[in-house]
Parts: sequence; C-alpha cells; structure tokens
Amino acid sequence: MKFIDEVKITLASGRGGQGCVSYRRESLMPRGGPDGGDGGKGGDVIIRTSRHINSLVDLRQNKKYSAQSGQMGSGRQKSGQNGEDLVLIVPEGTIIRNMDGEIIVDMTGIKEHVMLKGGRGGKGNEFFKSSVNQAPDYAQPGEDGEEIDVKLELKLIADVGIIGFPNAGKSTLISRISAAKPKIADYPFTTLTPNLGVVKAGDYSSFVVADIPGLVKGAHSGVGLGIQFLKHIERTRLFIHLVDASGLSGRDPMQDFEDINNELKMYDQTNKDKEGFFPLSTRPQFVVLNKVDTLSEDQLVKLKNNFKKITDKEPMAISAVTGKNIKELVTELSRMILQTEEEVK
Ligand SMILES: Nc1nc2c(ncn2[C@@H]2O[C@H](COP(=O)(O)OP(=O)(O)OP(=O)(O)O)[C@@H](O)[C@H]2O)c(=O)[nH]1
Ligand SMILES: [Mg+2]
Repeated sequence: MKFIDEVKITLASGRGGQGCVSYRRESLMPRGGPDGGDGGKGGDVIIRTSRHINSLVDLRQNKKYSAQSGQMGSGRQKSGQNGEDLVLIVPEGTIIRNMDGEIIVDMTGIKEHVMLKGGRGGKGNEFFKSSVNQAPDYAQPGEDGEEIDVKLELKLIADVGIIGFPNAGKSTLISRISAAKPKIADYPFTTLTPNLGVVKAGDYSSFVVADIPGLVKGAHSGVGLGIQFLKHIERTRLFIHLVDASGLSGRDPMQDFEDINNELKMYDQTNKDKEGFFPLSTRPQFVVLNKVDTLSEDQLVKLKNNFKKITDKEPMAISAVTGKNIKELVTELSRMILQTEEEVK
C-alpha cells in the first residue's frame, strides 16, 4: 500500500563569483591603484512550504535543482551581482532525508528552511591593497556552492475518496486520472487495499484521490469486505460516488446509489462518538455515472433525470474505459476542491 509520495533530487547552491583584478585608469592617473571588485555571492537553496500544494508531483520534472552562481566582480570596485536563490515550494509536512535515510529537516510547521548556502564571492584585488603591496595582482576565486542528493517524502492525505459498489470501475477511473496502477478485473472485490493516486489538474495544482475496496449492501454488518476501509477516506473533502450505469451487474443503479448511502449512514452511527469524527453521509458527493459507453442516448438521459430528481444536480456521465468526460471530471473535481478550501478558510 503506497501512501507515501517520494522523489529523489539533487540540490545545488550557487558558486560565488570570482573577484576581479583591475587598476584604475584615468587620463591623469596612468597607473592608478587596484580597483577590482568582489564577486557576488552564490544563491542559496531554500525550501518553503505552501498549503496550496499537496503532492511532490511537480518536483519530478527535473533531477537537479540549482541556484544561480554569483557574477564576477569588475573594475571601479564594482561587486558582481549575487546569484538568485532557488526556492523549492513543497507541501507542508514534507520530510527531507539524505541518501542514508537520515532526516535533514521535517517541514511540518516550518515556513522556510535554508537548505544550502551559496558560496561566498571572491575578494577583488582592491581588498588586498596594503602599505606593503599597493598594487596586488591577484584576487580570490569564488567559493564553491554545495551540492546534496536528497529524498523528499510526503505522507499523502487523500482529498477525494471514490466510493461505489465492487466492479463499478473505481480502480479503472483512478488509473485513468493518475499514475496509480491498481489491479482491474471483471469481478467484484478486485481491490483489497486502498490505492492512492495524485491527479494533476493544471500546471500548478494537483489533488490526491483514494480508491477503496467496493462496498455492498450490508457492509456495515460485515458483508463483503465490510466498511473497515471507510476510515481511509474519513478525512477526504469530498467523495466521488461512482455508479455502474450499465446494469450489467443485474442490479439497479439507483438502488446501488441508495444502498451505498445507507452504508455511510450506518458507519456514521457506529462512529459518531469517536473524537474528531466527521460524518461521511453528509460529505459532499459528486455523483458520477460510469460505463455510459454501454448505454444508448435515451437510456442515459433517462438515468440522468432520475438521479437529478433525488440529488438536485445532474450527475456526470463518464466512461473510464473510453475516456469520455474524464477531462471534464478532473476539471470539475479541482473546482469543487477549491470551493471546499474556500469554505474551510
Ligand atoms: N464498458 C465499460 N467497462 C468498464 C468501465 N470502467 C470499468 N469497466 C470494467 O469494469 C470492470 C471492473 O473495473 P474495476 O476498475 O476493477 O472496478 P472496481 O470498482 O475497482 O472494482 P472492485 O475493486 O472489485 O471494487 C473491469 O472489467 C473494467 O474493465 C467503463 O467505463 N465501461
Ligand atoms: Mg478496484
């Protein structure tokens, strides 16, 4: 069961700029004194946390992240520009380890951490001028930056939980919208333990979806795999209620929907006294009809209307197999997550 997002990267701070060797040259002063400026400082590597990202997926784009080097000093005592810092934004709670697995820093509750200092800039020859050496012809090189291989890890907390009957296509859906590769098969209870997947919803945002084993009527009293897995999605902001619209199971999609909601109510009943428990039956649900590739247009319209009558909102119709409306689903989910974020604030 992989509940940890992990990425290995190399970080490098910037090298200091070289000091400059230079002499004043002015018309009345053919052999002026030394005026070589100092090199600029190399950029630091800074780790900063943000509440707005919740996975390490964006850091997978590169293997190495480097801060800028400082620039060389120049004549007339001009210092070189400092290299720009490299700021890596990570989710709160990211743990950074070295390759031996030792924790370098745990970013829980920390806003910013300077991971690597940039190298100092070298002194220019003006600095070395003294009474015994009025025209030093040397300057310092810049100090090297630092480099380190690190492993970032983050305990994933799911934003969205997928609930539904066995065989509804929950695992197929998560494999469509994330890099998760759960087992998919045409029989109930294929998924025995939850799967998590990180869904990219744009250039800078992502969210985490959990696929849990299917529920059946009577799950609260131990039928099927029972309701034990619901605890994994207790903290999600919303649920995708995935309904098998095909009717191939021999069951009725509307009845399935009601049965699952009843199980949520039973779960709430059992857990209502637990400290910090948030009821599941009142969690926002996004009703999604899956396998609509097996329905005619008429059948689909009818089914959608029936759902609309009991939920007040038209369900989204997708096919996890053909990909129909999958992009729209991801867009709508990220919109809904943002909305719940606003409500929390
Ligand atoms: N025709 C059609 N078949 C689908 C669709 N989505 C999933 N399936 C099929 O339905 C079967 C069950 O899919 P899974 O993704 O394993 O279902 P699940 O909800 O994860 O099932 P459990 O893990 O047993 O709870 C597989 O044979 C899938 O290929 C769809 O959109 N259209
Ligand atoms: Mg499954």
